Amino acid sequence: MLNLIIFGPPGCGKGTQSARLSCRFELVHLSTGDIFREKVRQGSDLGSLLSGYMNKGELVPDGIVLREIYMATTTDKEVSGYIFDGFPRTIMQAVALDRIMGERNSSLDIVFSMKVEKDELLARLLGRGEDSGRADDSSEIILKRINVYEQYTLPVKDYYVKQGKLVQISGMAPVKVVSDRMAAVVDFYRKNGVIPEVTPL
Ligand code: B4P
Repeated sequence: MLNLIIFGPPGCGKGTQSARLSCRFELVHLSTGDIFREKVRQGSDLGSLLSGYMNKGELVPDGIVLREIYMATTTDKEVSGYIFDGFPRTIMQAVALDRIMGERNSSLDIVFSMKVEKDELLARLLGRGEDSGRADDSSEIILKRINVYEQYTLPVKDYYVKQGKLVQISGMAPVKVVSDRMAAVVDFYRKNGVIPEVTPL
């Protein structure tokens, strides 16, 4: 199995890159944001609970997130690996993911940490908001999401630095350039069993 995490602030390109890498390496793309938006679209009680958090730019509680991830990773037994997109977002989620992977006799391989300047994040998400109408892509909520990211999610980066799994990638380049750089890291890892020391930024 090959298990990747795409980590970074809102608007850095997590969803965009996860979709491309999942096709390239035939991995299951698990986006907690997409899972939650689908629940909202279905109009269930859980959906209205979730939209309350998401529309305010707040994190969905760990218990709900972990239940969805647990269900998603246990239903499909024959997979060649996962790309986790937008998950984990708290230390508790990161610890739980290690446990879930362990139960599957598997582990995480590479955590791509994407960096994009704040002005660019705002511009991208405001642009997306105009096209998609996503309620959380308004300037006030985007700034809230960035603050929540800095307070609760950024510490997760250190968790993976300590595990020697973190690879920093600039998300400022064009989409294809970013995915080619990530793919080169994955190819090196598959060939050599280690993360390259000098990584493309
Ligand atoms: P997400 O769905 O994860 O939303 P996101 O952080 O905005 O990332 P997304 O993947 O959509 O955007 P991307 O950067 O690819 O989360 C939404 C909400 O769900 C959260 O606020 C939270 O409430 C909740 N949630 C989700 N997971 C959770 C968890 N684990 N725990 C608790 N709560 C959770 O792309 C943004 C834009 O940039 C796009 O328009 C794209 O086209 C553009 N773009 C991408 N790459 C580009 C590039 N290289 N150059 C130019 N533009 C680019």
